[in-house]
Amino acid sequence: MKIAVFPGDGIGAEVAREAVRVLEALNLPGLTLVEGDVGAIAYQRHGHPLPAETLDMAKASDAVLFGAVGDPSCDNLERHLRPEQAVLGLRSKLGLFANLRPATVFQGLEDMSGLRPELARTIDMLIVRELNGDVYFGDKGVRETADGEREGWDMMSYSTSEVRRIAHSGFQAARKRGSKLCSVDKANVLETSQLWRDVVVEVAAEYSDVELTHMYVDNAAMQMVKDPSQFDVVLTGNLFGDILSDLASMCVGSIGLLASASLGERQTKFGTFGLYEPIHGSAPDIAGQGLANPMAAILSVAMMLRHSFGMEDQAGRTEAAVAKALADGVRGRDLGGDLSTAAIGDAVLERL
Ligand code: GGG
Repeated sequence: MKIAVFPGDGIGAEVAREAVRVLEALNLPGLTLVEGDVGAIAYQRHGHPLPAETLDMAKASDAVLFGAVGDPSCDNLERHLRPEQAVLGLRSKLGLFANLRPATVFQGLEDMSGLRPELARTIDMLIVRELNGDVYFGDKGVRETADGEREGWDMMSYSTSEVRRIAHSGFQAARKRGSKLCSVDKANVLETSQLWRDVVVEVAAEYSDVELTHMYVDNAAMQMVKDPSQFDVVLTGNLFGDILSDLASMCVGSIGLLASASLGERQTKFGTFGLYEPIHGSAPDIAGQGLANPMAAILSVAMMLRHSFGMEDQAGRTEAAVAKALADGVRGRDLGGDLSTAAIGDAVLERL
């Protein structure tokens, strides 16, 4: 079992360290960890945010554990050299189109939610975000118009095959959960969204056991805060999924708790190849101070054990250790406490 670890920038490196400690403590037979550079650190060391050797390392592994990328020192670089291109490049070059982002309230955190506790208690959803299309990958640029203004553009596009494959991922996930899927788009305004909706309806015919609803993204943001219990699987595009999952994270208490799995079609001898990362970014404002919550990274390890290695027991054990730590009052600054990143890692390890 070969896992490539790409810690990246800022708190990415700090939370990845704790996730690796958990992986090592599980004593998985035949586990090999290799480490590569991504993001600003990779740009500084190799002149590119996603060096060829890092990409090759990912391809030669059974799964990737990713921290976070982003650094203000790179803000003026050309777009293709920015740290974020590392994660976008890995997702597209490795064909990882399906991003699973579970959002559930842990016991003891109902009061930390941005919502009233009685609403927070009801949150148990899975956001299925498309990862290889949308404005993130469309043609983009800045030009000067005839009247001397600067004009920027990012083309939003989705093909039927791109929507079809993510729709299947969403419906399959819904089948394993509550058999409810809400597809989120902006079909009243965007052509991409109308196509998205048409294809989702077409795919739904193969999943008659799943209840399908549609919602405009603006309404979905409002409904998630008003009554999150109505959502089970939320299927949506790259941009809307990015935004809605950050919103969902504050409904469950902290962005430091949301893990993710990015999956495609590649199978290894152990399971589905995937990239696993906390949904948060590199948070340069708190980097290097031991203030980050590593739980999202640790929960990403649990998702890796489940999807890429079929180790449901070990995945459950890891999730239970995090849940127990939270129930016992283990809190970093994001949850109103004062424990450091390493101390939170210790607390999870003690309960593993
Ligand atoms: N761990 C997530 C991360 O590094 N986020 C920074 C980022 O560039 N995210 C873009 C995205 O998730 O689409």
